[in-house]
Amino acid sequence: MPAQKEILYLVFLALAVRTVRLQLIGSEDHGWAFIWDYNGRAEQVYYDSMVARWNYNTNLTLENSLKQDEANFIEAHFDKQAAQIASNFDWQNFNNTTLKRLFRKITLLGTAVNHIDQAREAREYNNLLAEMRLIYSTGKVCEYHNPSSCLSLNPDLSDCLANNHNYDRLRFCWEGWRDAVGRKLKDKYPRFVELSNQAVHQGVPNWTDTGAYWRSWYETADFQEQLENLYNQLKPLYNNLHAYVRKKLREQYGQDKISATGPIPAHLLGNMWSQSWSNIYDLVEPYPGKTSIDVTSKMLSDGWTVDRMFRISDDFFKEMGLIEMPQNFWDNSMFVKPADREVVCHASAWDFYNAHDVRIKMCSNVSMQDLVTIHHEMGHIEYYLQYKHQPVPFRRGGNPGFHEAVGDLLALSVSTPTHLQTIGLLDTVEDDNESDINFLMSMALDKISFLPFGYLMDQWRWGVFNGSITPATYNQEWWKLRTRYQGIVPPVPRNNDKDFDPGCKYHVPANHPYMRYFVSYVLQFQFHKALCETSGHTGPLHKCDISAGTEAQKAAAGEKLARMLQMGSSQEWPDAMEVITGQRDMSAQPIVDYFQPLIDWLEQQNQGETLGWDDTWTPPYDCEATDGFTCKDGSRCVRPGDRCDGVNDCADKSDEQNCSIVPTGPTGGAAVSTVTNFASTVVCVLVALLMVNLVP
Ligand code: KAW
Ligand code: ZN
Repeated sequence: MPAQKEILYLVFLALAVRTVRLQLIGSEDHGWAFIWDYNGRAEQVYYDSMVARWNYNTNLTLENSLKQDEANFIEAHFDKQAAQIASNFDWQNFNNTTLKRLFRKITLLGTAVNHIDQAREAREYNNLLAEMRLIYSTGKVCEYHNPSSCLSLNPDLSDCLANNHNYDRLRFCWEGWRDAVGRKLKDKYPRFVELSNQAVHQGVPNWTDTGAYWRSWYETADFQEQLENLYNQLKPLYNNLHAYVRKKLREQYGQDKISATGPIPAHLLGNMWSQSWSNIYDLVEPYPGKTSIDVTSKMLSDGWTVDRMFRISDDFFKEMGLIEMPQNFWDNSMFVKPADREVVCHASAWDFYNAHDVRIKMCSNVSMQDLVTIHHEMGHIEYYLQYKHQPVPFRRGGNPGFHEAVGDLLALSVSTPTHLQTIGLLDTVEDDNESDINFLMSMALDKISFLPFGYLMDQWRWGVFNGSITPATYNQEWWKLRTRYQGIVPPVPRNNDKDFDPGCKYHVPANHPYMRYFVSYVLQFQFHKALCETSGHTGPLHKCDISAGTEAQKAAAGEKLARMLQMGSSQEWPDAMEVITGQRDMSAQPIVDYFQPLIDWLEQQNQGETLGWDDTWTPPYDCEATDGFTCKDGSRCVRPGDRCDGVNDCADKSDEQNCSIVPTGPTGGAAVSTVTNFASTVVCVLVALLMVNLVP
């Protein structure tokens, strides 16, 4: 296998360097020679590893999982060896800043790599991660009264949350997903956190935990302080949107279910995690009868296909003078969920490190939301294509938020009513204040609603990694943050000993950092504003379509963006930001500017409403009507699945008494059972393999 030869070569090189030179190598020429040699080898090793990962992610079989493990190991060994050789150079004293930066990146190793000398921990870490991802990707919720009818997250449960306004049905889907996935992950996560911290700390003692390691990618000393300032600037926008939406939900679901001054029950916002509210546009539309921006129904009635959505997105990149998707992309990508096998449905964009093999994996459906997500993923691919000439360690975004911002930035133009009209998704565009407010509301339901969620996800994880949030309080601390920042509450009581709700969001079991999305939401409006100016736009920011100017203006905007993308991470991010915006700091002002007309409108609508929420309020929960069991001492409502399961939920233990007379399942309404047969089988085999591997 070629990759094994690479490692042997590197081992040889490392030994040679060690024995021949007892001093550090100071020559920068030798440094460059090492970099270019490393680069060619890295491209080959990373290509092999990406192929193995792709094969597993698009076909979740045990065989593919084992092949992926092997490739990961080879990659980790390669990285470790490369870091060891690089550390024999006196790179800290190099004069050339680019060379120094390359060496720094090669010598700073990540989590998986740092375990490499401890095979047992490395294997345990990888296996835990694989098990958690598999549980998430194959989780299903079955209808209680029809156990053979089971719902997957995509499309069934997502559609359930998005498309109906039945309080109890929504609760079934919301709760079912958490029972099916969160509870299975709960015991795995604490050990994963421990192993992750161990690896990070071994790698660089300065990184006290995994959160510190993740934050180091931003190269910003006061990063957390900057984020908090940005968040505080944006909070009034969110609180105004929240108060208005709560008022509308009260009209829909009744005063008993929605308090005028409390948080909103989390299952009513059109999304499994309450992170994007655009699916409840119909409930909150400011001016019914005026231009409505939800074009999904138009896409469906006009017979749009997923392929057409990808082509439209590619056309926009081309129109801006950016690089079009290569033939490989169209041949190798996975655009829709296959019917015959389990896959990881969460969208992702893949770079195979050979300049032309790039792919998207996505279970797309025909909808406006997925059209935006397609632009988002294509933004990642465009970055890959623009920085492909850079050495491997620089093939990254200016910072992680930059990578997430590119496609969204372009989608801000594509989503304008005038642009939607040019691609046939709106018949008429009314140019008046009421239509403007409708449009801004639809954008706010995506962008403003996301901000607290984007901010809190890693507040929670950073707390977990640094030990201030312990396994005993994982779930309750999660809900403290959800209520504090998002102003939402769970619709059913949570059980801190059994539930693990953070695990029900993909990025937690998959261990992908999340603060990048919050950063991206700030950056994309900064970039949008700057490119709008370059493309000759005048007037309100929300009306800007950067492709609407003259050919020369469009080209100027496209070139600016391309220049920034081509830099990759070769310089610190303020340098990259300066190329587009002319300034070096993150700023929330462009989002505020974009939404200003809506903010003014919301402030008027919210007269008499309470901004913010009383975080002690919880929604009514009729224990008996939902087949629950009230503890004899009346202290708690125990859900059907928790009764007689061998765990005391009631302080007086009454839920575990008289179990012989308990019916085998709930008597009425929808109830939950779960199947993860496939996942359980694979997990069992993985665990068995792990145990075999652990026996000395
Ligand atoms: C969002 C983003 C854009 C538009 C609408 C949105 N709504 C919500 C979000 C945030 C977030 C979410 O769904 O909660 N979005 C995503 O997770 C999109 C997926 C991704 O493109 O960010 C993907 C996540 C991922 C990372 C690593 C492995 C597998 C999946 N990221 C990438 O594919 C990626 C590509 C290049 C560099 C870095 C990340
Ligand atoms: Zn992304």
